[in-house]
Amino acid sequence: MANRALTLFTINMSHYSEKIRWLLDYEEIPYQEIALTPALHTLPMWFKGRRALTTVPLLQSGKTCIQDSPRIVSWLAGHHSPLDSMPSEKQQEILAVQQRFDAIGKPIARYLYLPGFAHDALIRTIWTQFAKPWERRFITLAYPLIKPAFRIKLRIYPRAVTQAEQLIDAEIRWLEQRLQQLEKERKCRYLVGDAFSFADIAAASILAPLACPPEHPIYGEAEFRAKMAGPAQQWADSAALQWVRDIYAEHRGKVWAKLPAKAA
Ligand SMILES: N[C@@H](CCC(=O)N[C@@H](CS)C(=O)NCC(=O)O)C(=O)O
Repeated sequence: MANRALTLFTINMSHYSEKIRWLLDYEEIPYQEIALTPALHTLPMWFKGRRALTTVPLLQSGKTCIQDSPRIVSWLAGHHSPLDSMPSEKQQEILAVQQRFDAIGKPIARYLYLPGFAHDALIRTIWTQFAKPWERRFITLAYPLIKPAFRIKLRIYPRAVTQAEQLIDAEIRWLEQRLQQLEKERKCRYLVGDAFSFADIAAASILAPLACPPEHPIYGEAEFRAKMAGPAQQWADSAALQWVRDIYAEHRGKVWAKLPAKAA
């Protein structure tokens, strides 16, 4: 179906945003990405989304705004069909994989920010990568207030982080078992069917901040790996996170072939 120009609103470090960006890139659906500065993203996302949510990603097509990554995926499947990465006979199975990895998206963010918040300079550098000069000044001044607010919103407390770790660990074990099963059946290392699909994109993108694939311009940076993903070392050599790095190497292509624009 022919479509209007698409705009994808993201935050640079957001793995849910990376899932949609990868899907659009893979399907060669043209879009313009607008990278928002954390904290300053809240009002525009609240107003555009009209769902009492402040989250990215949000996809805009003309006056239509779709917020929440699974809703964006369903919208794309309806308006840009057929999607090569979502064969209709496998759609349910693929979306079930998305659902299980989406469920650990926030726990992963919580898990990374606990060590990350010990490195304010790094966090500020990442947050302001696409900031305009006034946004950068705002973040520098307001950071001492934004940080505790963010800590409360994402529940970055040791106890919640321990629970997050257990949830992440369970999914990593699930993925390892799935890979073992595929190996036993001598099948390709794709999560659904015999070909690369959106199921692989959904799992690999959500786990990417833990796996730190070098192809990703933020998660692949040595400083991110050392300071934020350091505790994820416990899984670094797992078959699951190695699979994420392999999938990125084989199927991701260039992240940000065209750099995102700054917000208007
Ligand atoms: N269920 C949402 C979750 C998205 C989400 O949690 N996004 C984070 C970034 S990874 C975010 O926007 N956080 C800032 C906020 O909640 O205002 C989706 O799948 O899009």
